[in-house]
Amino acid sequence: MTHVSRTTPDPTAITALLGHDTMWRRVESVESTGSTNADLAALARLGEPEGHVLVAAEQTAGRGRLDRSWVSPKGASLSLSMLLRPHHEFPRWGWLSLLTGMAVAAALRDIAPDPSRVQLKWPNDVLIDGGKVCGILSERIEHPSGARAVVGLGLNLDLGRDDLPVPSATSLSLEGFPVDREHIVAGVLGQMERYYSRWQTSGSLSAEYEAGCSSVGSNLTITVAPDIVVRGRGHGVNEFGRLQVATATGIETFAVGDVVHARMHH
Ligand code: BT5
Repeated sequence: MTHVSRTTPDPTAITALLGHDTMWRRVESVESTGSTNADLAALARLGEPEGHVLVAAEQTAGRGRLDRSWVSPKGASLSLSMLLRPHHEFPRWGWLSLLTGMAVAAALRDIAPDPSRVQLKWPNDVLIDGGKVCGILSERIEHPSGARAVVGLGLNLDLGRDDLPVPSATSLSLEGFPVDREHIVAGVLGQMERYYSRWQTSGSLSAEYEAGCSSVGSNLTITVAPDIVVRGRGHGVNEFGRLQVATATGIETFAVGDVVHARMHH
């Protein structure tokens, strides 16, 4: 048996919190791995069904979008990946990152001292007072029996000010949020099941996403390539989860990009 440290979430406690009536058939927890998304992708390639969850207390090769890296230091972060099998056509899979953000935000609002401090930034960030506390990465894995999605999220739990990988990051403990690992994992998974099943049924969660996303209604820039930066005002998200931006020349729609919100003055 492998040694399980205090900071490794206890899968038995998580399963107990989730109860019997859950889509999460299997919750595994490890102290350390390269990337929980890579691990679940390997299982997805073997045809593993929907509902498998892998949690890690540390990643040594955490991945962001576009070959960027995600810093998941030992004992201070949570890495969680979920294996899904959406029945929507591929263009709608853009929603996976968005609805995962909605689920994380809902779970954080449940434990927040002040729920209004939790916001979404399109497409894949959960913010507390503008600082990035969670990043999400969704990947498609082909299989003859039907493509799978591996959706991973990295949550900064109790990183101190000096541990933050970038100035734009923050952590739950720095923001005064309680850090109970099992409760957080069960809360995220419970909310994820709600949002995912609603999306599987309806195909779009635009109105609710727009209400919780600070990119909508903000002045922003979106970088789509190093030399392509578009300026405008967040207008909404469409049925494919793409961001609509009102620019000087009309509404433009983006499937990918890095958004920076203009500084807000209080
Ligand atoms: C993301 O990419 O935000 C997606 C992160 C997904 C991580 C999860 S953890 C479980 C699963 N397994 C994996 O291997 N990955 C997923 P992106 O939007 O490209 O943001 C990456 C950028 O965020 C980096 O280039 C840094 O600037 C910054 N960053 C890195 N680590 C961070 C952290 N811990 N907190 C905040 N920002 C971070």
